[in-house]
Amino acid sequence: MYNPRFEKKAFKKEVEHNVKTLYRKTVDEATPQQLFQAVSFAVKEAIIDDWIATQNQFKKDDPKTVYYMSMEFLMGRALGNNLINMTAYREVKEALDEMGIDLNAIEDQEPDPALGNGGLGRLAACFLDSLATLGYAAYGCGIRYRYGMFKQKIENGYQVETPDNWLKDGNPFELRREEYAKEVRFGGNIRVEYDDATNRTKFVQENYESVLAIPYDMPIVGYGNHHVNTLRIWDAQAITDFQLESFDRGDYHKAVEQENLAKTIVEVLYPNDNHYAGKELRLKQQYFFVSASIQAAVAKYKRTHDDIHKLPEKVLFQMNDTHPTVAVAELMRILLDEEGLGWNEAWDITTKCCAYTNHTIMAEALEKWPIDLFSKLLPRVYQIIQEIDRRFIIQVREMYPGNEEKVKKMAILYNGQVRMAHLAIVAGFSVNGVARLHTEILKHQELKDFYEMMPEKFNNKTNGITQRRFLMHGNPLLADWVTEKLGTKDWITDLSLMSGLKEYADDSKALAEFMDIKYKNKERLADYILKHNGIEVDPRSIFDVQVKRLHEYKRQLLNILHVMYLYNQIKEHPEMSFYPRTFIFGAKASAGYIRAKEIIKLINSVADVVNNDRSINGKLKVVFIEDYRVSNAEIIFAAADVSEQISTASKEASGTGNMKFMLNGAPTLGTMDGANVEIVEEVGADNAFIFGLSSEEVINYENYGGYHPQDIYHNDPDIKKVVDQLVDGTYSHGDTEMYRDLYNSLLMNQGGSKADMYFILKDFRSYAEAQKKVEEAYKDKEGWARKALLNTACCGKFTSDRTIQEYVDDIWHLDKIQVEVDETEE
Ligand code: Z15
Repeated sequence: MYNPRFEKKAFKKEVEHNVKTLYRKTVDEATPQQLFQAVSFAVKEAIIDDWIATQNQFKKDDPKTVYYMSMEFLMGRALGNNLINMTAYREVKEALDEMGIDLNAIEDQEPDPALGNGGLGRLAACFLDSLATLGYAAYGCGIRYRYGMFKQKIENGYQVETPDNWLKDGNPFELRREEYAKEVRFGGNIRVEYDDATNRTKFVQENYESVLAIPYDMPIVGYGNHHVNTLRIWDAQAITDFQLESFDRGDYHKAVEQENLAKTIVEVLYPNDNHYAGKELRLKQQYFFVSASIQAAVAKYKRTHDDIHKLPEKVLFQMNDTHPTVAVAELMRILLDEEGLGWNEAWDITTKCCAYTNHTIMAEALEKWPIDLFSKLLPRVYQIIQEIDRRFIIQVREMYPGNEEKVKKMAILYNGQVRMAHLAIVAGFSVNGVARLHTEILKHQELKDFYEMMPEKFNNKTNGITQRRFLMHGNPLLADWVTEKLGTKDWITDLSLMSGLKEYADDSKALAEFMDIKYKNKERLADYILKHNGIEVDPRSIFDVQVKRLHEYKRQLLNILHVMYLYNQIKEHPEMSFYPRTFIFGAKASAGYIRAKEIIKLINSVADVVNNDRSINGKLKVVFIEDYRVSNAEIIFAAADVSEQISTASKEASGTGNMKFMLNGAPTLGTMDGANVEIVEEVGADNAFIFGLSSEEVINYENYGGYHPQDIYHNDPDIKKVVDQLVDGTYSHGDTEMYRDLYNSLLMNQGGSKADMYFILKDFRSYAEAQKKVEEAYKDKEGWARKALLNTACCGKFTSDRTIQEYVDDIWHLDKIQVEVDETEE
C-alpha cells in the first residue's frame, strides 16, 4: 500500500513540524513522550485521509453495518499496530532512525489503553482488526473509561492496585465528536397519556436525571486496504452545566446530582472478569453506552433511509455477552415511543437486528439484576421487558401446556430478578458460543430448554486472534522467517497459508532457525524480567508460561502446587535428572477477589523460596511478571516454550491466549477444554500435552457427586506433602495461617462450595505426568523444534479473520467494501 505521507522526507518533516507546533521544541529538545505524540499525530494525518475515504465509500455503497456492542475493548497500544496495518512500519522506523529516534522506545511511551479485563475485551479488539482488514463496515461501541484496568504492583508478594490514568498525556489517535452527542435518561416515572389525534397511548418519562453522552472516535485501520473503521467510545458530561445557574433554586440539588452522575458513570472499568457483582453503577454504565450507541445508529440510518422497517437490512447489533443486552429493550423503546411503531412491527425489527454471544457458563458470571433496582433506574425499559416476558411466557405455555416448570426455568423475570441471558436469547435471532465444546455445553446443558424450543438460533463461532498484532508486531523475527519460508507475505491476511510451513517439519536447518528465533525471543523476555523483576532467568531453560486473569477455574493453583511438588522432588533426590525450568506467571486478580489474591501471594512466596535456594543450582525458577497486559503479552507469547491452558474442563469457554501461544510456536499443555480441543485437533495429539478429566466427567461429578479430594490427599503422599506445606510455614516464614484458606478450599466443603470444586487434586497426578512428558520431549531438541514449528504451521484456523468471516456468513450478512483511493504512485 502506497502512502506519500510515509515517504521518509515528508514524514520527518511532519514529525519536526508537530514537535514544533505542539511543544515549541526541536526534535532534540523533545522528551520521549513528546516524540511519541508528535509521531502519532504524523501517523494520524495519514490515517485520517483513509478514514475519510472509507466513510465516503460507505456513503456510496450503503453497506450493512455491524455495531459490536461491548463493555470492554482491550485494544493495547495503537501506534505500532497502526503502522503495521498501514504497511509503513519499516519506512517509519528507518525515517526515525535517521533522526536518531528509536521507534521501539517511542512505542513504549504509549500507555496501553486497557479498557477491558481479559479475553472478552481482547477478543473485541481482535474482531475490530479483522473487520477492517476484511473490508466490512463496523463500529465498536463502548465506554471511554477515565480509568481502565488498574495497574498491578507486587509489594511484598501481594497485589496492589493503582489507578491507570491512561489519558493523562492525551490520546493522540482519538477524535472528540461533540456534534454527535446523545442524551441518556435515568430514573423518574412513566406517565401514560392517551393521544386522541393518533389513537395511541404515549409513555412519557418524567422527573428523570440525564447525562449527555459524547462520542470519541478511534480509527481502526485495516491491513493494507485503506479501510478505516471506527471504535466509538462514549464519555459522559452533565447536561445541566448552564442550568446550574438558570434553573430555579428548587432544582439546584438535582443539577448537582446530574453533574455527579456524569462524572461517576464513566469513571472506571469494573475489574471483574467472569463475575457479576450486581452494582447499580455498572447497570448505569451499560444503559449509558447502549442507549447512546443505538440512538446514534438509528439516527445515522434515518439520515439516508426513510423506512424504519428496513432497519435490519442495514444495521446489526452484536451483543458481546449479556452486558449490553438492555439494547434489545432500548431499541424497542425507540421504535415504539419515538418512531411510533406498534409492538409487532417493533418486535419484528428488533429480533432481526440483535444477536447475542455467550462467553461463559460460570454461574457467578450470569447477570441477574434485582427487579427493584432495575425498574427504578430504567422504568420504561423495564415496562418493555415485562411485556416481552409476558408474551414469551404465553409462547412457552403454548408449546409446553401444563408444564409450569418450564415457565419457571425460562422466564425472563423470575424470583425478583431480570435474567439478562434469557432476554438476549428471546429477543435476538442468534445465540452463539465461542468454541465448539462450549456451544455444545450451552445446547445440551446450560441453555438446554432454549435450545429445545428454538434450535435454529444456536450456532458456534470458535474464537480467533489477529496475527497482525500477535505475530507481526509481537514477534517480528518469526514473522520475517515465515515470510521467507513461505515466499509470500500473504499469510498476513490469510493465515491458512501457514500450513505451508509443515514441509519444514523435518528440515534440520529450518528447525534450527526456528529455535534460534525462539531463543532470541527468550533473551528479550529474560531482559524484560531482569529489568522489571530483578530476577535472572536462563534462556536455555524451558520457559513454561501461564498468563491470563487469575481465576480459580483457570487453576494457577494447580500450576504452583506442581512447582512445589517439583521442588520437593529436587530436594529429596538431588541427583535426579532435571531439565532446568522457568515457570512464568502473569495475572491480575479482581480487586475484591480474596482467594485469587492469596494465590498471587502464594506464587510469589514460592518464587522467593525456590529462587533463593542455592542448593538446587538454579534448576527451578519462578517469576511473577507484574502488570500483565497487552504490551508485555506480545513479548511473553513470542518467548514461550510451553503454553499452560489448564482450566477445569468445561469451565473455559474458549480461551484465546492458547491461540497466541500456538501461533508463536509453543505447544499446549492443557485440558480438553474450550478451544484447546480444536487446537489439538489441528496440530495433532503428538504435538500437545493433554491431561485431566474430560468436561463430561467434570459435569458428572458436579451433577451426581462422588468426588472426595480427601481420599486423594490421604492416599498420595506427594500430594499430601504439598497440600500440608500450605499450612506448615514452608512458604510463609513459619506462619501457619497465611494459606489456611487455600488449604481448606482443597479439602473441606465450605458454605455453598464443595471441597476442591475445581478438581485440582483430582487432576494433579495426570498433570504431573504430562509435565514429565514435556520435560522428556524437550530434551530431544529436534523433536521439540518439530512440535513447536508444527504448532505455528497448524494455527491457521485460529485467526480472527476466519472467525469474523463466519460471523459475516452466518449471522451478520455484511457487504464487503473496497475503499477507493487515488494512489498517485505505483
Ligand atoms: C471474559 O473474559 C470471558 C467470558 C466472560 O463471560 C466474561 Cl464476563 C469475561 C472470556 C472467557 O472466559 C474465555 O474463555 C473466552 O475465550 C473469552 O471470554 C472470549 O470469548
